[in-house]
Amino acid sequence: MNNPLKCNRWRNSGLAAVGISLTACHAQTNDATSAPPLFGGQGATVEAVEAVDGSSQDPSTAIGPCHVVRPPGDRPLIDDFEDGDNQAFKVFEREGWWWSTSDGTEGAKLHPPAHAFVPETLPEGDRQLESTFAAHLSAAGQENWGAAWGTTLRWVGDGIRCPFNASRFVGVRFVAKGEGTVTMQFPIPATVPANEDMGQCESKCWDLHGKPVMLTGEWQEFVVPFEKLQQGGWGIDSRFDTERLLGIQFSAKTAKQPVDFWIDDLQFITEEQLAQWRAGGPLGFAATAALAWSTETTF
Ligand SMILES: [Ca+2]
Repeated sequence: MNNPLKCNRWRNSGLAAVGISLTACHAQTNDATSAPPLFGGQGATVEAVEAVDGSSQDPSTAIGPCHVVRPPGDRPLIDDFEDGDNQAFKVFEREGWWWSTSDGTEGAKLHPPAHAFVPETLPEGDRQLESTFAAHLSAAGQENWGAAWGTTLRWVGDGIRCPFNASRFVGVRFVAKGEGTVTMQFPIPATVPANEDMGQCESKCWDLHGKPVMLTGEWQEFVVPFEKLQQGGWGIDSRFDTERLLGIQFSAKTAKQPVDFWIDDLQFITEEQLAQWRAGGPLGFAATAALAWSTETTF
């Protein structure tokens, strides 16, 4: 179901100093059978801002004022986990909260536990000058649909929350290492049930747009272009809408467990960065514009 990744391997001086090599990989195919029902709001802390989900309204107007596309976000960093909390990197008019969830199989393992998402200190050999924390995610033993971890993404302003407009970007990149295969998924209102926050789907929901990510025991840089996202094909057929993202998540369905992996430096990428990637050049940590990486770690 998954072809091998096309990988570009390199080593930079800063990473070599701590014995880390990175492999840049393009996921080549989509995992067409990944179809866990997922729940994008777990772990979210709701503040005193009105959530515009319109759940009691007619579906045609269910998103209320959010039918107006909100201004696009322009800050690439989604999270580097260095603040050690369960909130995505804080930027103006954008909000996100990390969560974990699973199908609740008795005796199964989920880390971090549901409603208790927290970044973890990297193993000593994996730490770098500007990176001490990452997300450490693992699951084993779920017997229904599996487990998932992710962050919500919302535009926040004018006293309301709406789906996040990521249309200035063409994909995401992150670094990861671990064991197993997970599917990176991007919920949008069209695929999220109407009874969930900001969802509009009425039937055959949760067939999210996604792409499989095959992990290895080495840190790798992964780039996932939005144009390569695919649905599983079993649910509602929906065009991916970069103007209405509800979040980003990684899922591990039952057949793929156990999984145990780390992710870090998750960020949106521009068209220019994607072109750079496709030309064979790693984006590297230097592409994380919101981070003050020293020149020693610039690729
Ligand atoms: Ca980090």
